[in-house]
Amino acid sequence: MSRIIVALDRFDSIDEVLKLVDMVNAYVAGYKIGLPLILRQGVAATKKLVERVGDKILVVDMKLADIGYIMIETVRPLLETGYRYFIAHGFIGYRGALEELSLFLRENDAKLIVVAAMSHQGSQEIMDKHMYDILDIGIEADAWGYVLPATRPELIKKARTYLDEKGYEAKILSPGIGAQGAEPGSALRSGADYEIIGRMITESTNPLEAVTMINKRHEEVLMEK
Ligand code: BMP
Repeated sequence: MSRIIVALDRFDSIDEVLKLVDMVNAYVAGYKIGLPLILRQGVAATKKLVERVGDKILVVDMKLADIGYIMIETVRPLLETGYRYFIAHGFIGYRGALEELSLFLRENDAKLIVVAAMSHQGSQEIMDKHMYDILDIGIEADAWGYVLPATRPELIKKARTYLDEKGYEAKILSPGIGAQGAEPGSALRSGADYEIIGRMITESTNPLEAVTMINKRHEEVLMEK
């Protein structure tokens, strides 16, 4: 089973996206789409992606950070399009925000992924300092998973230890591999379940080769564990 979630960010058409998906689909765990793709192609066009990927994990990353009502109305059209995994920020808190979103997602057989810390340096200014609080908010909100940065693997380790100690089972998805500097496999080694990888694959002259190389590295790292 692959541990790669491909970030599909910068594409000129949905057909270009589908071309990549057709090439790598058998060798990845899933995909993540976000505002760049949704705003450029429109929600309706992305239905083709839902129809194409089969049972792969398909994550919608709008980094939701609003009152519950607005987050629900934001995810609703994407739920109707067939998406089932949604990323929201954790720093917004539970009451009136993640509480309502979490309930709505559960009622619709969908999953919540909470951003606990980010891969860019500015995350250290505020978010990293509150990582444990955000993890707790995610537990309260019944998060299926967390986003934690491959660029600071010590945070992945700390988060994994903390969640284990609390007996809370959650997936850890880590961006920051490749274009942002972290090595493929480094987040898995620190306790992540998936590595979210964009440009290293999507901007490669040979995406299939890139995926194959990363999967091989992942297998080596998981064998070491
Ligand atoms: P790339 O591998 O091309 O750097 O893309 C990383 C992807 O992960 C982007 O879609 C970005 O939105 C996302 N991401 C990130 O880079 N850092 C975070 O902390 C959280 C993210 O979702």
